Amino acid sequence: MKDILTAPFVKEMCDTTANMYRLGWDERNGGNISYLLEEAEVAEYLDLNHVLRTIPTGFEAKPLIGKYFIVTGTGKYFKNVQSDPAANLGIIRIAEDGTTADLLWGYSDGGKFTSELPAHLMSHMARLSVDPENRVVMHSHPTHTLAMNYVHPLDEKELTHTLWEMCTECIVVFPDGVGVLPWMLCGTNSIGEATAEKMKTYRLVIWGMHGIYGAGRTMDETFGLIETVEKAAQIYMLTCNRPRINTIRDDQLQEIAEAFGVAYRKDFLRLE
Ligand code: 2HA
Ligand code: ZN
Repeated sequence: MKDILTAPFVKEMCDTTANMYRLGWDERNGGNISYLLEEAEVAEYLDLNHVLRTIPTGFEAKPLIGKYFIVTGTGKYFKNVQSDPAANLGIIRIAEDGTTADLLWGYSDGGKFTSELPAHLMSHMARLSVDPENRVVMHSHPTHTLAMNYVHPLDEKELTHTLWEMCTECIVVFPDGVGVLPWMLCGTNSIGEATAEKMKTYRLVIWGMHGIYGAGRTMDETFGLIETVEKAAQIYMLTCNRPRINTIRDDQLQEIAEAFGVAYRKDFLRLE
């Protein structure tokens, strides 16, 4: 059996959490990531019959029974994942009852998965129903995205439009736009259900005055989505209190979206 600490998916979790921390997106225990793994890739490193603990998830995830995830731990700091992956990450398998998780590795100090597991697993279910190749769900508190939440209407059409205007390639990176939820209590099944509902048509969902969720097929895709929103939000925050004398017009947004052949939300543009 190979050493789990050499697994590419553990390295990806370490590298990504470290990058997010250094960008200032994930203060203290802010943020969480879940990454769907293939059974065969887990079997290279772990005995799949050796369950360390069984942990209730607090909700039912029937479509995910038997599926494996590597997930950041509750209360853990992204700052510390790289130096101690076994304490800060865990590999779980959704058990036969659909409401508990078998822990196969990690949370070595007795911990468990993120308190946002409902939002993560429900988002995985929603994304998998529209894209069977989706593997990553990522939550973070990027600074400018969060700042923008306080000064810009929390309306998905208006917010997406503003972000698209801020960098030429935004509409190409997230043509499906950004879904928006109002402020809600986090860590609950309700916010999980609301996030998953948005995830049926968006890969990005803002949690009003809290942060953002992203979903994608790879760690790079998902990180890149959040990074691009954050860059656009930064440009917005740098310019929103100054007179705007130039802008990317809607016919130009349409031009670039069509040149790149992306399926964008046409009704989010203000064309005649
Ligand atoms: O896990 O970001 O939303 C810490 C959080 C909760
Ligand atoms: Zn959060």
